[in-house]
Amino acid sequence: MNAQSEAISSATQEIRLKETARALRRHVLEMAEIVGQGYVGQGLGISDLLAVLYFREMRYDPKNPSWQDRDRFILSTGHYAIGLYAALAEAGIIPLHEIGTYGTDGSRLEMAAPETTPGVEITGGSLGHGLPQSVGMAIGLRYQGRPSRIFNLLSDGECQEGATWEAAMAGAHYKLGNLYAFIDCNNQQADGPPAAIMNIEPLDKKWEAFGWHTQRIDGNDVAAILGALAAARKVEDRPHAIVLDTLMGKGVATFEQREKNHFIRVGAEEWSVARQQLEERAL
Ligand SMILES: Cc1ncc(C[n+]2csc(CCOP(=O)(O)OP(=O)(O)O)c2C)c(N)n1
Repeated sequence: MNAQSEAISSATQEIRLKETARALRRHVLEMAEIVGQGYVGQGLGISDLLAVLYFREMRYDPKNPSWQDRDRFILSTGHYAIGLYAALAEAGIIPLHEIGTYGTDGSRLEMAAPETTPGVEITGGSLGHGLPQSVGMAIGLRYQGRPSRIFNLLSDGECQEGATWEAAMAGAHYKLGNLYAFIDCNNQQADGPPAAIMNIEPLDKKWEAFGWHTQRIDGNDVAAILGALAAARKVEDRPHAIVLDTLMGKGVATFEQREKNHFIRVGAEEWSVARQQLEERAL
């Protein structure tokens, strides 16, 4: 492939991934409307990362979610489940029609993701446990000689928890090049911005100081996510921290503009506006 056709194919890939991210956001809105409330802002905010991971980066078999050599996506923040379900449904790991059961009695798609749901690796929800579990899995997979990588999504709020930093220390000590931590810096936690609750910045310098190969990017920019992953793949002797600055509610103007987005209640009349705003947003 010459330089020109390579540039065209990477531009095409980016557009496809942006379209996929929009499809994930559509699923998020569909699920959220069923219950009328929830962690909608997080699902929308993280759709770009999930599109890149599930439709470009990760190795998995939708027909065999337990395939031993799969890459594993570990959701520390169990309450972001709505975003993960959107990706699992679009990827064919759970049936697309199942998202219509979200949050209802008996559904496998609970508001916080349980490990009994196909494609969900751990029961998240008790914050601060995802990175320690990811470190253990990364060590175990390496011992087994598997090519699998661990992609852990954690939140800015989880960077206030001691267990996260113990795991960060262990990840560097064991030189876990097969471990990736994405830190979703949406600048909100339940009671306000982290800077007002307990400051976590400068986050990239902290991960770097803990011995991780660290990058900080716009987490809603598909090209930046692809670039960060390409750079990370070249470093094999250190775990990778990719700090993502994201916008809660990304893609839906009225949600983006809400001052508090951690858990939102949405009036019945607002959903059609939200859907329209999502479709109108330029890729
Ligand atoms: C150990 C633990 N403490 C408290 C909670 C309750 N809780 C659920 S979501 C949340 C907000 C955390 O903020 P962050 O993790 O940054 O998530 P975001 O605001 O992006 O949703 C809290 C405190 C929890 N789930 N686990």
